[in-house]
Amino acid sequence: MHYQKKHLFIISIMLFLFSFKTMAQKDYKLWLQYDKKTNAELVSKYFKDVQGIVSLGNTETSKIASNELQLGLQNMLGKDIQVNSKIEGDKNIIIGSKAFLSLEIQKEIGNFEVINDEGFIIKSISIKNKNYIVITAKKDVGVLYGVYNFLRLIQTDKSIKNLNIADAPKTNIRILNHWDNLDRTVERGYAGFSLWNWQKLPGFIDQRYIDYARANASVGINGTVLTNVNANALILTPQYLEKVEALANVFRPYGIKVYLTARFSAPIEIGGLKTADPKDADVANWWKNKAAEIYKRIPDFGGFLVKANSEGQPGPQNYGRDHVDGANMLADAVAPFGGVIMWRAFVYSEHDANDRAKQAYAEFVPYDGKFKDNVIVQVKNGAIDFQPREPFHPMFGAMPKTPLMMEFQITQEYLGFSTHLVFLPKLFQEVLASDTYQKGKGTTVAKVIDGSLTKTKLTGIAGVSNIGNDLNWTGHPFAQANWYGFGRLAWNPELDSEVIADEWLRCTFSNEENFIKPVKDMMIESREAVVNYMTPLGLHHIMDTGHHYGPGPWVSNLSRPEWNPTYYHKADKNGIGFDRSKTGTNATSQYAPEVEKIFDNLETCPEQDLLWFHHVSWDYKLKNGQTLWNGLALKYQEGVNQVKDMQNTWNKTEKYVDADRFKEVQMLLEIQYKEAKWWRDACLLYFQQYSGKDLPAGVEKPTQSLEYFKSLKFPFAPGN
Ligand code: BDP
Repeated sequence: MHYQKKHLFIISIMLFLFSFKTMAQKDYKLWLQYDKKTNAELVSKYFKDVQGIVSLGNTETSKIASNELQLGLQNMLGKDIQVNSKIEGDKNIIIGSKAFLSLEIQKEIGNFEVINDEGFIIKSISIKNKNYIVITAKKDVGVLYGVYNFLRLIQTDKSIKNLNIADAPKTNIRILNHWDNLDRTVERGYAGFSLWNWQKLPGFIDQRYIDYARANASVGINGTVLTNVNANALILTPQYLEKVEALANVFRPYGIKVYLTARFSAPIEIGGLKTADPKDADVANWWKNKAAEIYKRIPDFGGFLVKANSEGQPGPQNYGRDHVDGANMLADAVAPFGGVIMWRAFVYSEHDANDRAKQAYAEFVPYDGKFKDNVIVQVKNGAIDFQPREPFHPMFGAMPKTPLMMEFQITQEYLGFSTHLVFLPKLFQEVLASDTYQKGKGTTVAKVIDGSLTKTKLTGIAGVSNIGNDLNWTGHPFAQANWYGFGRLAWNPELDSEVIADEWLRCTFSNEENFIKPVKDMMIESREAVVNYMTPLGLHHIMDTGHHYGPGPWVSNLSRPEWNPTYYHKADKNGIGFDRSKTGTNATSQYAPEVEKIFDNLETCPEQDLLWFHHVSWDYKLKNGQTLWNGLALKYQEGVNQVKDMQNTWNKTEKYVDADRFKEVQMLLEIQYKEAKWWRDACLLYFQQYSGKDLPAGVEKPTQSLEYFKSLKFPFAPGN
């Protein structure tokens, strides 16, 4: 008996460990699940069309490509797939860059000039009555991208008959910005600690580094800034550069370049100089030597990302110089090696409290055309700071002679951390599709940043990473979709977010239509839900202080006026909202006249941006006939209802999803629902003090007092 019990105990422990392992694997595998196909009809089709792989390259990258193709096909089709180096037999998939293809095959492929250096071509061809699918490119990394694209066709149940695909990225720098500190904390990180284990590097190469590179490559991300924009100069010392080099070696075959943040005062802090003045010859030399030292270790080092004279970071202004002086000095240091400087435009002055939204434009637009060729100015999507909704940043329509790159935030600093399900590609797409009217109708933000408008060669999109060392990488299983979607949009800024959601769901969970349809709708709606329960009708930056967790519209005691939520909503007895129109700060004048007119006029200003641009009375009539107060309250309620709907949708998916991820998302949605109600109640109680009006019918009564909400404190909220 005793023996049996012990036995049972051991078995149950083993089962537990096993289930733990499968859970970890499911979550960990992201959108590269390569689940075995269950649709018999499809399987037999794929089965017939895929006999083996012919891999023609011989680099590390081409090995990665053929291994990936083999792994994906074997798993999804459930059969052995051989990799050969010679073209024999029928129905093989040939992979290799142009240089490795016979002239006969090259002729079948046609014009390689339809793609750029990172693009790929996938084509079904037949030679001497034999059928092949060729995945080719100008370079090996293009072949790798082609392989992921081909696998995605099968992952998403698409046909692989008569393929003729040519695709290439529209931007050159598709990059993650890690706000990771050397002590492994992550600024605004909600998925654990930093992936980079500096202590064990360079000797210990964590499998995660390889899997990270693979995941990025699978969506076309080709760069990573390893360190926080609030930079530490130590990363530029030999002790750390050796570790950076080790990571660069891991990432290289996946087509990923490493970049670092440069602390402007590094020449003083680690160089022993007395100044960091960009016009000082010793300083310029110090950076030149530093660049040479880095490139000696990492010949394909990408360059530097710089946050200067922003939120207390050092910069050229400390020496009476300007952003152009600083950026161009660094640009000269990396130029001989082909490096770039990504200079951030996220600045707002502590001496001008008039309107923070105007400051980056005011400071940077006069510099248009003055930066060196290898400088790209990195601009956040909106003029304040990664809010649930912001109108597009006016700088995108105002610097035609300067390469501008987009900075999105994938980590959800202002959108519920990694607890709330919010599908960000919907937000990204809204910004990218906004019309700047820079050169007439149709000059969208996407066209500005992909260079098609200005013909600039240097183009890019950055995303502040949401990745940490959590088992599932991003904290929330659905936050993986934001990493995925960021990559897809960086590749093609005109991609539709619904297509992205569809792809991601199929690759990550299931191809069942009964699952896809409702869950895709839920994802698409999730962005509007968070806007509704946090900051409807153009409200912004009313999160609690410092950590930005939860509502804090009452906060008014911070040292800088523009750090206070009260500065942004300006609620008083007369109404609410920030008047940025002609009668106010005139921030609207920073847009092209066509856009300015729309935003400036109360009648034409989209209601979603109303309180961003206008201060309106509580009785102001909205388009649906409601007063502003009632409309605002109803929006908060709508946000809560939307989360309830998300819960209902998810609860019906149990049979399509593995138990662990199902449960995880279920628990997270429950927290999101509670927090949505918290947002609604706290904000409405606070604003009600000014409106003096009752809640309209249909809005649930708060169960706690305003004092209670104000008393909540979160000294250990993550990411701060
Ligand atoms: C703000 C964050 C802060 C960042 C800053 C930045 O709160 O942690 O350092 O942006 O982008 O959103 O530099």
